Amino acid sequence: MEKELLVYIDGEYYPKPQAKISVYDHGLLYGDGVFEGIRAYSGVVFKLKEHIDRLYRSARVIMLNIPQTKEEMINAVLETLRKNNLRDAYIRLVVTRGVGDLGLDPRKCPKPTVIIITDVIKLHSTEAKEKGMRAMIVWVKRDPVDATSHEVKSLNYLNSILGKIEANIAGFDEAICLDKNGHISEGVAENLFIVQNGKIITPPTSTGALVGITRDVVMKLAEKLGYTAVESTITPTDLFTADEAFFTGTAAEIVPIVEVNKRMIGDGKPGPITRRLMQEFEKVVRDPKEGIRIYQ
Ligand code: PXG
Repeated sequence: MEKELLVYIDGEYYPKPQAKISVYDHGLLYGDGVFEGIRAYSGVVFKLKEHIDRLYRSARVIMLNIPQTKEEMINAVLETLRKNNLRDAYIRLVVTRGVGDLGLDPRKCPKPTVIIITDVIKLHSTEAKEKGMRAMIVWVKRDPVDATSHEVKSLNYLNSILGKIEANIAGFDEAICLDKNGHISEGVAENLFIVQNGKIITPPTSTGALVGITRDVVMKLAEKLGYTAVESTITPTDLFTADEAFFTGTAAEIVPIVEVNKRMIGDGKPGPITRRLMQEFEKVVRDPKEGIRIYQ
């Protein structure tokens, strides 16, 4: 039998079937917590420091004091990967408010729960990458920045899940969310970009979109390749009439969007700039300088 994967919970390692937390944990009862989804490629955790920085930044907004230092957290992630002998992996880091009572008051939770799950990576379908995705703008609006917006990577993902359900039942590959002004915000677990006259554009995070780490990598990469990459408002019309469009995210990497609400984007095939970025991105994620090595 294969060895069970070990899961880190509050400094201890548990085989996957025994990796459990209390039903009184406010992460479960109220979605009160923050998380990160991270990837390792060939023994290097891609942008680990940036993910840890974002985790602590999210925690700061919800006034959750993570007991570990950032350095201790990085080491705990690396150690969990080593215990599981992983080189290519998906890492889910979750910090909840911890165990409390049945009231929502966070003062009842003396100690945050820290969970590190490392698992083999489930690859996005190569078909989506090659042929592109058919996406749908959904009815549910991205939570605004003066509410539980995705600027904070919290355990409240119903906003995204509602979008995903809508796209699923309508038979589309992915959902696109608008902000409450009707501007394009992002996908449900991906940032969104368009290409317009050779210029690469992504919506500002004031639309309630996450400050995606892949988004940042892609913008820098685009500039390095000589393209102009900017943050700017995108309307549904801008998207429908874009030359190219694509999603970015830790799990998705870069995925072309070839159709939105049944309107073909460009010529309905992944565009040349998107394909160029996908090719170059493959090199970036495998560059050991872009992450932290698991094994010395
Ligand atoms: N927007 C939202 C709302 C996200 O949740 C992104 C954009 C892309 O951000 P990054 O930093 O990954 O480029 C995300 C990322 C999962 C999972 O298992 C979700 C994400 C990332 C990895 C795994 O649901 N969300």
